[in-house]
Amino acid sequence: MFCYQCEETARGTGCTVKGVCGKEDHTAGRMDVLIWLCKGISERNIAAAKSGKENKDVGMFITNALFATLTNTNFDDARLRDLITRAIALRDALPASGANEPDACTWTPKNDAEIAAKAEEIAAAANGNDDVRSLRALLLFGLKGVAAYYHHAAVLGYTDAKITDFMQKGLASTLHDLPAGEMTALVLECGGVGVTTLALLDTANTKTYGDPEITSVRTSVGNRPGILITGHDLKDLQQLLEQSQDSGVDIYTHGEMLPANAYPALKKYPHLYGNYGGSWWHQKEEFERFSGPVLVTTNCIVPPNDSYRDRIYTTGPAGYPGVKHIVAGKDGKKDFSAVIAHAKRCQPPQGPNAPGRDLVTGCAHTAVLSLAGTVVEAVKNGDIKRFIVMAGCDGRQSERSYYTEFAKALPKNTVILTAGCAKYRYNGLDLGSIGGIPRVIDAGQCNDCYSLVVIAQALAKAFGVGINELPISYNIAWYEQKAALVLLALLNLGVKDITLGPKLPAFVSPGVLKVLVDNFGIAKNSTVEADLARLVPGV
Ligand code: FSO
Ligand code: SF4
Repeated sequence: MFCYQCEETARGTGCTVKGVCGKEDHTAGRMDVLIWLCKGISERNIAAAKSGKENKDVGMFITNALFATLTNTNFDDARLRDLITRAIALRDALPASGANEPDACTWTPKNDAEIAAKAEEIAAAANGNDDVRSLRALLLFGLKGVAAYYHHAAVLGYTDAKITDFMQKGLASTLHDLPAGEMTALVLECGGVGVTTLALLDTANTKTYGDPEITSVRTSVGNRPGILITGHDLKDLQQLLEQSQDSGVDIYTHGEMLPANAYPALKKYPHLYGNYGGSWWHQKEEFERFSGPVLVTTNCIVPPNDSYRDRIYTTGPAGYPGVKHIVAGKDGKKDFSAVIAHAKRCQPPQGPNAPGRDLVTGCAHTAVLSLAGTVVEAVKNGDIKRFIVMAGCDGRQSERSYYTEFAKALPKNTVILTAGCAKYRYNGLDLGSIGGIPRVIDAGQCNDCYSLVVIAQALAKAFGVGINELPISYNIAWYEQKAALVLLALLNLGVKDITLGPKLPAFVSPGVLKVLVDNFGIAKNSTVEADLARLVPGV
């Protein structure tokens, strides 16, 4: 295997024996073959579209396939094998794209051994460290981010063929030898498609569940049995809330599901009790203590311990071998009765080791912009000197304590803008407020970085300046491919001088890094002191 798509990749270069995330060599191989087949499908479907013979189901198939390969999403070989079978059938039903088709358009395995051999071939081709490989990786990982966010919008009925067309264009492009300039342009275009996708998801979420309201979420536990729901899929939570009403069971959010507590159509359920635990990598300890069943809707799932494995249920793109999986019916409905019945057999959740503070979330663009007058005034009179965007992901390495220390060290006249699970490094701190404006503005899930952009654009308009002239600095933490897409989206919007950490991506070659530094001023984070001096000048 060879995988270097996430921040914790082995030795900072690539996982070659087994993933640090727990992904096995054979699982990685199936993912590589699946992606490669998606390239072949795309090549054929693009050619078929020229004569109006394209298959419109390809977009959603590729969305599901790419999402399955995102870090910490699906570890289940059987489901990946099934996707490979379906990919070949989909591809073979399309007309040939020409006389000399790439191998990905025609290769058909006779058995699993041939799939494993092909995986070896694909992994070997990924060795070396050149700019072509790096640009292809950047594009692929950006597309995985697009796929994940597009999936969330699509399950709510919001689709856009321009997005899935670009996914196919991007995938097919990697089967050809393109000049570096063309590949770079595709990577930047991917950022633009990222902006479109994030905007689509924002519309899907807010039209379906209402505009998030600034909400204080409790972190204590009640005395009834509970179900813990984690991941990003709001529709799963909504269905679970509906089905568990009056069942005597409470629902708790975990990780990236915390911002769901702020949506009017979700918070209206009185048995949505609060949030339990922190970011994804704490789940072994937290799922153990929770006592009740856990519904994992997307990434991040960590290979579960035997002690609580039978209490885990996956759904949607998430999967783990030996863990029960709940699929949607043709109408998109899911039956969570087994999870609810399981909860009733369990003890109420055990409280956290140390009682935490309530967490404030729901500071998305509509809520924050309704306070725009106050915010602009606070900037004008000097009460707020600077905003620091600290969005992104959390991760398990100790070096991530940098983000807690950075938040603590920020001067009191600064405000943190956040989204994604990175917030768990500082959202429990008592950082106070400025004139009623919380010093940690949590817009929501990682996709709600889009909200931060809308807020920044509105501030730029109010002050009559460009987005880079605002008193905003960017100190972003990344972990997986959705964060790579968010970064590309920010670059597409013209945001400069982003500080990125805690490591730079292994898939960015020195040549590609030079382009990012020269054109966008990207820098790696360093020490709290040095970064404060650089990112919060004169405050
Ligand atoms: Fe975190 Fe995981 Fe939302 Fe990521 S839960 S790390 S960017 O998958 O998705 O922020
Ligand atoms: Fe390694 Fe990350 Fe890939 Fe897992 S997802 S195999 S940790 S690079």
